[in-house]
Amino acid sequence: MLVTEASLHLVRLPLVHEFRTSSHAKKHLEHILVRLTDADGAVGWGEIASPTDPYYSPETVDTCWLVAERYLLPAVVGRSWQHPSEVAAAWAKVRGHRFAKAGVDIAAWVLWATGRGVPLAQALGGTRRSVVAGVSLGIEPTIDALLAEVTKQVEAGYPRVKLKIAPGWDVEPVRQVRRAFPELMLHVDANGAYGESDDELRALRALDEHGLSMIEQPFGPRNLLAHATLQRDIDTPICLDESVDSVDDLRTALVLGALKVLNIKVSRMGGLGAAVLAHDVAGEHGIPVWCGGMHEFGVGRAANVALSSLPGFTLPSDVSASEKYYERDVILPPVTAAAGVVEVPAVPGLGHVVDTELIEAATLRTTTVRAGRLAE
Ligand code: OSB
Ligand code: MG
Repeated sequence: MLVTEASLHLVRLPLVHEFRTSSHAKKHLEHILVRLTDADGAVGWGEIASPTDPYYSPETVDTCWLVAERYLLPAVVGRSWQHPSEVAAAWAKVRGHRFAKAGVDIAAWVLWATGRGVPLAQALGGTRRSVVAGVSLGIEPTIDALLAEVTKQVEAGYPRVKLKIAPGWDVEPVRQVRRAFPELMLHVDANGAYGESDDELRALRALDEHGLSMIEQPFGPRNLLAHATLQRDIDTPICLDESVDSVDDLRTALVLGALKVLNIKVSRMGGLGAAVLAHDVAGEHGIPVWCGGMHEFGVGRAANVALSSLPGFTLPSDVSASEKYYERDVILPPVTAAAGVVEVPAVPGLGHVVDTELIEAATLRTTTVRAGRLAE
């Protein structure tokens, strides 16, 4: 495979419903779509799903643009390769910048799967024909508004709901949602918002009595010790998200006893190859995994569905339908869920047509690299 041209497209889509986490609120999202074209004219699309601001990870849309344009695309264009892992190896000396890498890596996998005539899921080693989706609900202005959102998603058939929490918005909303939905598979995600003060630890421990399937990332990304200490005190499994950027982090966290569940995000791990490896290592240690999301547009969402078809993804993944987030998505058909189940496409490549017309209309900025140099 020889990539002769690569381009970046900064695309802005409005969100159907404002999303608020412990750190920020969003009404629209801007992601960078990546297009790789090979010598035969075949095209693979990927998505850099970095948030605009550095509140989830140190990366931003601007850092992703810079690193992709200056380092990643020039490492790919003009290089021939047999397998997508060679593409990732081509930029191995670039430290960090995993969201940027993931977007280019996805495009390489899609191009490769397309060329071999196999669905992306199969190229990754996926075995499921459908995957179970959960939804992630942001922090709402009131508990009543949260209950209304949970009701809407449960009625839509989603079997698992995750609630964003933060100090001051934790025990009471969880108690009320649990009271209204005693059987629902429910979990919470703090995005690292908790410190180790007595009050904050008390709130986290108080969540233990509500039958949550997990507490995701209560403490900061580097604070593995606090996660390990809390896990020894509570029965609810702790799930790590931001703490695990690599398989090395995962191995350390396992030795410390800092997790019982792993959220695997393609973006956070730096691509599909790294995500598959994390799945394999977690499996060797008996750790169930699920695929987390970054509110991906359709390209990244389809990659998440493909990854979620691997056998170790035994918990519902954040691969809810496009319509939960976007009125019109960048792929046709969009990702759809019926009673919380998403079918894994059985057609070669991404499994969806990329809506280039919409992409063009919604593009704020674009750049193209040809033959290893910046082109116009
Ligand atoms: O921690 O899972 C997270 C979105 C932005 C930043 C962090 C997170 C999220 C989500 C997205 O929860 C869920 C989804 O894409 O469905
Ligand atoms: Mg999370």
